[in-house]
Amino acid sequence: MLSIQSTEIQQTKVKDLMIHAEKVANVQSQNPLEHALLVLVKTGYSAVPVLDSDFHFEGVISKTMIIESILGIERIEVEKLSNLRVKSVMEKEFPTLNKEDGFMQGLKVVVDHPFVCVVDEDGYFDGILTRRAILKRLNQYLHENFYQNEQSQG
Ligand code: 4BW
Repeated sequence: MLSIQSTEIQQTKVKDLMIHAEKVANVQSQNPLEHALLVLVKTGYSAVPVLDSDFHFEGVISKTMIIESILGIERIEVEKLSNLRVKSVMEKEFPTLNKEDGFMQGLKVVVDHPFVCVVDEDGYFDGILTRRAILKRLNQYLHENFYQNEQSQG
């Protein structure tokens, strides 16, 4: 039977898998929506973290949130893009991790979220843990510890 008890995967920490802050596209909460939409379209990401001017994590903004916020009854109110700020549209209730958290904590949160922000004790943004990084590590673990055993038995 496959057991994930006391294995090296349990010793893997969020800090071993995360994308560091300097490589993560982000926007500031005071930016106009127009800027956030430009960042999302240019980078190709569906959603990115929102930070304050001191690099504290504040929330997440997505293309869908932006489009919904400018939907009028009969038309898309494009002029709102320059009037509204990211802060008024972003999702604030978003789980976070600490870089010392373990693999299993990361696995649990990426079931419901494509990425999770990693913050320190003071709320400073350290980076993100993506679903891709978790799945890649899990895939490596399964191949090293499960499929190889199956092949040698068969
Ligand atoms: O530009 C890209 N490069 C690569 N190598 N893969 C990409 C890129 N854009 C999308 N992808 C792939 C990844 O597998 O599509 C998946 C979904 O992207 P998303 O959500 O809907 O834009 C990606 O899956 P993932 O790597 O597990 O990333 C999950 C989510 O994390 C992304 C995006 O919202 C966020 N993200 C990932 N890398 C980021 C980032 N946000 C800001 N900066 C980054 N560097």
